[in-house]
Amino acid sequence: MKLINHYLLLLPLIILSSCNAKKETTAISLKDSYKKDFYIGTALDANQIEEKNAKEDSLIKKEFNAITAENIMKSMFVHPAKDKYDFALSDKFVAYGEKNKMFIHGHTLIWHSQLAPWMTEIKDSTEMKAFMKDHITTIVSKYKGRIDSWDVVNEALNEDGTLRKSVFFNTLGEQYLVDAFKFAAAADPKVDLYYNDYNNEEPSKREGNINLIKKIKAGGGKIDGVGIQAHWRLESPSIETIEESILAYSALGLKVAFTELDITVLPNPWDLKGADVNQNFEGSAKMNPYPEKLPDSVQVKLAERYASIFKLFVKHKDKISRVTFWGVHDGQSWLNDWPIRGRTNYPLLFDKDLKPKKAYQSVMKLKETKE
Ligand code: 9MR
Repeated sequence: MKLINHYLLLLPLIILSSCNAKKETTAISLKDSYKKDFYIGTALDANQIEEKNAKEDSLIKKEFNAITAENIMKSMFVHPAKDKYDFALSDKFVAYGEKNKMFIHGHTLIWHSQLAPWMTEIKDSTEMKAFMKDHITTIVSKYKGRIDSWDVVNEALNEDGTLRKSVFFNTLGEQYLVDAFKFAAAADPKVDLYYNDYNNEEPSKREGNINLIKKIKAGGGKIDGVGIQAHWRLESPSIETIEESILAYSALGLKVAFTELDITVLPNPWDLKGADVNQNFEGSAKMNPYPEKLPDSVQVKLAERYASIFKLFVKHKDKISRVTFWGVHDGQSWLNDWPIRGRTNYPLLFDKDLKPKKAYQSVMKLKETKE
């Protein structure tokens, strides 16, 4: 009897200590695990902005503390005609971020792709400069103090580091880069301004990116950060290459953000000599090897790849402002349709049923406290 009484007295203590032990080893979410390091973001599609799927919505709120609009703020949607802006969805996007106390990133102001047709027809430099000024000033001022950072210019570089002959370059020359950053800073002097690109961790494009940043600064533009999109593969880029880039950009006094992270696990048609991406591969089983399920061996490889990438990010957390995934779950990823339409890819941390993958566990595990 005495023994039982003692045990009953101790019971609350036993329960309490087992709960505490659990707390120490089980982190609750990505955003909480990494809250001392950098923001953990996701790109939202229009349905997610409109909170159409309750399960997705609660996952987004639980795991992420930064958001980017995957498409709806691009110029063709937000500025469809010369004298017409459409802010219906971008208003909802910003309200969503505010309601959930998230870091809000604007994507993107000046990009040669997803332009409204009327913009592509501008041939005259005066007209183009007037367009840029109106476009940037209207959008940035509208969300002044509410949007935390902007991709001012997106993808202005070729792979060899030279400037892309975009409609902006062709009408205005390289000065358009400086002007874009000046217009944005004038509209909201406090917002962080980024240049954003893919493959800009690769040495030749990185060199071009460094020159571009120097040009913007020399011309009197304000630039606060560089976005490395991070559309990566299982085998490349190497961790060394990524690290060199973090160091090189941060040595210029810029913040580094990983803005569109995903890792393809599917074969790349460009690796096959003589492959014509547009013709031969749609519907080919060889190019879509996992239509039903990702084999465990690849699941493990993806988890290891994510772990080594995040290990590097944590090592350089003082230089990194934000790490954003390009989508919430595999089912919504653009990589299901690029560079070949209709494949099944597995590039993110949550599967199409919103279940955390091994890759999620491996990223979480890096931050587990084991005291
Ligand atoms: O994920 C976006 C996809 O839904 C669009 O069809 C595509 C159009 O170009 O843009 C995708 O997002 C791109 C981003 O805006 C800029 N960097 C590359 C991204 C993937 O293509």
